[in-house]
Amino acid sequence: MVDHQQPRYEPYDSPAGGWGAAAATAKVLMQESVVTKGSKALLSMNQPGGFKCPSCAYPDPDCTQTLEFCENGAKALAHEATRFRVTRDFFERHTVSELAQQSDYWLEKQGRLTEPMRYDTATDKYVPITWDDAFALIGKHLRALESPHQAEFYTSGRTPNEAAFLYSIFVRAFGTNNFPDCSNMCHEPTSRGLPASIGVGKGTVTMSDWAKAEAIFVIGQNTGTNSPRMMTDLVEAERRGVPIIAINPMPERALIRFTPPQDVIEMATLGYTKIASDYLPVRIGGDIALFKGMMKVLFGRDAAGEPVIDWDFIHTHTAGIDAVRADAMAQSWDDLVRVSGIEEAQIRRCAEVYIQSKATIICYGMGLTQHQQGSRLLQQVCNLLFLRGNFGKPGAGIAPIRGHSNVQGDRTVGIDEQPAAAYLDRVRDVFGFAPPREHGHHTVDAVKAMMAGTARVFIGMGGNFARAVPDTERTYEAMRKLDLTVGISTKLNRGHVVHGKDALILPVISRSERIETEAGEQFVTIEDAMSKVTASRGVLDPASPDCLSEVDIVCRMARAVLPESPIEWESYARDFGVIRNKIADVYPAIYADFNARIADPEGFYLDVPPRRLIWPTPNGKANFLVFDGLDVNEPVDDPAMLRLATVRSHDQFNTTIYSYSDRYRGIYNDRMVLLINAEDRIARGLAEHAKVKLETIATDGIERQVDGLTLVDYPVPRGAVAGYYPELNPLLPLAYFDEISGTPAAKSIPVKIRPS
Ligand SMILES: Nc1nc2c(c(=O)[nH]1)N[C@H]1C(S)=C(S)[C@@H](COP(=O)(O)OP(=O)(O)OC[C@H]3O[C@@H](n4cnc5c(=O)[nH]c(N)nc54)[C@H](O)[C@@H]3O)O[C@H]1N2
Ligand SMILES: Nc1nc2c(c(=O)[nH]1)N[C@H]1C(S)=C(S)[C@@H](COP(=O)(O)OP(=O)(O)OC[C@H]3O[C@@H](n4cnc5c(=O)[nH]c(N)nc54)[C@H](O)[C@@H]3O)O[C@H]1N2
Ligand SMILES: [Mo]
Repeated sequence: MVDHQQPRYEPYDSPAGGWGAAAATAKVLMQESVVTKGSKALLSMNQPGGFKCPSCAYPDPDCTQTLEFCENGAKALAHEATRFRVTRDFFERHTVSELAQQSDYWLEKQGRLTEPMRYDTATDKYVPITWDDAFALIGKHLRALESPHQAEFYTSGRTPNEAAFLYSIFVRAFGTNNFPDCSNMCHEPTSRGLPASIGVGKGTVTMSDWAKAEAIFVIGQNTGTNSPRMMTDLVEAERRGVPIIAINPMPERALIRFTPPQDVIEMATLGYTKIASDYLPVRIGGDIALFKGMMKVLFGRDAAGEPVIDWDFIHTHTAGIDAVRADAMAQSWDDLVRVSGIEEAQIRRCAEVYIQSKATIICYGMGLTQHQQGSRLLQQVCNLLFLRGNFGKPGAGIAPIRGHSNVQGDRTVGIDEQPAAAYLDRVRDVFGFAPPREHGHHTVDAVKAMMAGTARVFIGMGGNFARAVPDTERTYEAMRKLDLTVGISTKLNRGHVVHGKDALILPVISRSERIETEAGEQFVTIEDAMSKVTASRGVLDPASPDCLSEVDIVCRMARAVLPESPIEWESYARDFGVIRNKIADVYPAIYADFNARIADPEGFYLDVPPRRLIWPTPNGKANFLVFDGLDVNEPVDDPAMLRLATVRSHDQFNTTIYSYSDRYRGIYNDRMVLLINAEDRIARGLAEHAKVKLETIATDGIERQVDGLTLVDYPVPRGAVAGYYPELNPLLPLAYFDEISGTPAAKSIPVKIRPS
């Protein structure tokens, strides 16, 4: 099935944003046939009293602008508010085997799911089922298990706090901590790596810091595509003369030149703002050498008597600087330059910018987290920040730019496969049952359990697990062996057509839609990447009268699975304020008076102690930690090896493909591409646009290949190649992940090119 036009590859010379973004916004509203409805909804997005953008986790500004959305937020909304519907007639017309042949793009395009469906083996079709029967079926399967640990309860980060909290209580009451989460593939190195350094697994920056920073580092993050609202802060910083250093193997367009679509003058004059003052085309996995190089410069100049290190901060707040200094000073410039791919002069220039700034923000994305030593790499970012006391003061700090709009919130309210004992005690005291103490499965463990046949049931609270995880083919095979798969979803996706022996599709009310209960209209809350909690109220009618809210689904599932449960599920489903009261009871330190505080339309910040220079680490200090050596990934001894980063295009949201084009990278109508340095291509005797096969270099004897990729010359460093997630996930071995966090190393897969 061909669902797109002729491929085209041509460099994009215009600034990012601007009229291109305005045109793309209009186009997607038209394609989803929601111009009036979509435009009306856009006016409520991110406004007090309205709903939170379902796209990324970047916060809204503290003071509200009139139009606070971006091109990609508009796409997310248009796809949610689409006029198209997947009905029982649709399922009647297509067998699941037929649907499985369709592309992700096609499945998504069919529109919103409208009623609960159950897989019927006899006809190989999904057929309607009542909600009551669907929950009874889940109850039957879960109660039939020999152990609650045979079930996996996945969460994706669009689920709001209220639903995620109840889901975590339900699953623990059922008896397991198996909480694979999208965060396990994303910012888990932040959640697990930062606590050793600063005592919390969250960022410390708030929105007001962006306006006070004197230098901003944007590392491994494609801002213009994946958190476009942050471009507003970068543009403002640049206009104040703040240096912005971009560190990225790919010259991401928006970090070079950007026109804010809301800027009337720049739009009218076709002007733009130059964003990055310096661009460091680091090699994949080379950031560690860059950080150590910068530290070497600082330590060297300190030794020469220059006041470049904040010794007051270090003596008062930190421990362990000596070992880090010895390690940095022991590195040779030859090695640092070779591994980072950045010349010594440029590293020194970068260090100079850092030294000149009295308040620095370092923000980062998947380019730092998705490596085999992702967690420990982030600890080096903390080291660097400690050296100049960049915590606990305005304009400074660490800023993980989270992915899904509520991925951070879900983890705060209990979606955690390794829960702390103190938290479990609170759950016991508040809900009156004994939650399981043994740690459960993260995403990689969950897939392993499916492969081993020990997992029998998979429940997906949102997301598209099958498509997002590594080792696609082996995962599909494992998921097909499950007794039951449940997709609690807005849209049709791969996980519904790669299913267990029994399978359910349960349609939900989306973020932009109204939730009404007997107690009246309800709202939900989400926590953004800067730990700010705000209310979200949908304004549109639900896609179908048969959709339920995620909260309702959790409560009814809990009642069906645990008929004896003394927990008052009905009262939660009626009134979400009651859920917030329970959240406050379980987390008094951060969520006390939740309902009163959320009444403020601006929302409120959760306490992050390092902002106050309090370090909840075992020694009560901020800890300098040594990273041994310069390899964030296991070295591979093969001269033909290339490191593959799997990245997002400008026209997708994770596994949801909006179109086959990637405007800012100049790629049109094709996602099966491999971006490569022309010299690497020529060295392999390959023609431009040649078709190739990519093969993973792995030691487990399993062959992993993706065929039919077109080579496109691209200014990436030698030895680096890039292509699209999720098409290239078959190349990512399940065992190739960060031990500390369990996060698959999706940015540094060792591969080889073979002729097609
Ligand atoms: N429109 C849109 N918005 C989104 C998403 C989406 O798919 N679409 N996804 C959401 C989610 S869940 C997430 S987690 C975020 C993801 O947002 P990002 O973190 O921006 O995601 P990626 O596109 O995966 O890639 C990040 C960048 O890492 C760079 N990179 C690769 N390897 C390295 C390296 O070794 N070092 C450095 N320094 N850089 C490297 C790549 O060139 C790329 O620019 O966005 C969220 N927002
Ligand atoms: N190779 C490679 N793999 C990766 C990555 C990578 O960079 N490279 N990135 C990883 C990252 S950072 C992440 S976060 C994961 C993403 O993994 P997931 O979060 O599992 O995937 P999504 O594509 O975001 O999920 C999309 C589906 O969510 C459902 N959905 C949308 N909105 C809602 C809602 O409001 N409620 C409910 N219940 N369902 C909804 C729709 O049915 C839609 O089809 O993928 C990871 N996988
Ligand atoms: Mo993510």
